[in-house]
Amino acid sequence: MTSPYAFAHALCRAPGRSAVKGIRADGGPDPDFYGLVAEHEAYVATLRELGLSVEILEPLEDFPDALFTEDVALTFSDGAILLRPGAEARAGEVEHIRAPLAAHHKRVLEMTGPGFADGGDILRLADRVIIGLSARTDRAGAEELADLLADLGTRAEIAETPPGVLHFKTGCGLIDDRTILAVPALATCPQFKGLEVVRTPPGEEPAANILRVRDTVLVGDRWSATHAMLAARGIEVRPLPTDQIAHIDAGLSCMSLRW
Ligand code: CIR
Repeated sequence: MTSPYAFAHALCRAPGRSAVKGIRADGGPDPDFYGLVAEHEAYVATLRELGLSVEILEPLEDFPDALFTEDVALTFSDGAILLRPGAEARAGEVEHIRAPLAAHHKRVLEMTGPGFADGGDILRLADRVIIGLSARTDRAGAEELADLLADLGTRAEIAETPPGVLHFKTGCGLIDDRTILAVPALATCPQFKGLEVVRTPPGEEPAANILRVRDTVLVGDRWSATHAMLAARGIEVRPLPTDQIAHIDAGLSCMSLRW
């Protein structure tokens, strides 16, 4: 398997007006639409600056969460898999990503069910992927996905996501191909054995959803202790605003599919 972050392409979707009604677990206030757009634009600009070619799909007003393209598919340089998102309101997003993915990938595999899997639950490592079971990804979905990944030549392991954490990657992300940033509740995840696990600084658990892109790690701009910790490890850190997307339970990995 190739590097888990040597990306050349990304597929994003612009937020529609309806994005302010995106799903959130705690019933909190809507994000500000213009703030959300600005966060999305800053993210896309950063991916381009880091050398990726980024395609931006049209907004989908019928699907408030459709800007989170990560959840509906899984992409590699030599193939893609259409997933079955675990939130009913998001199931219809998959049809809208089919053609754009087929335009870029010769092989597009597809989950058929009955299980579910969200891309936010899939952590890609250098030698395998970890699929986290969560409220969105069930065992049947994880097992079907593991079979499809085997077809693409990729090994999968199934892990648990701590209760109350939306997605596996809400609680962890790659610093490099041997090092994971994780919230304390995920730090002892058995599937991380053999890797170095760095815990999020106290009070900065939401910083865990970092996104490594080539030589740079994107981090929410509010998490200064996390920036300092990564910088001290010699990592190139790029702080990005995430306050508005955080209102709808999202972070940095969610806003793109990458390969
Ligand atoms: C949802 O609940 O599906 C969206 N409001 C947030 C999706 C976040 N996606 C991710 O963590 N990969």
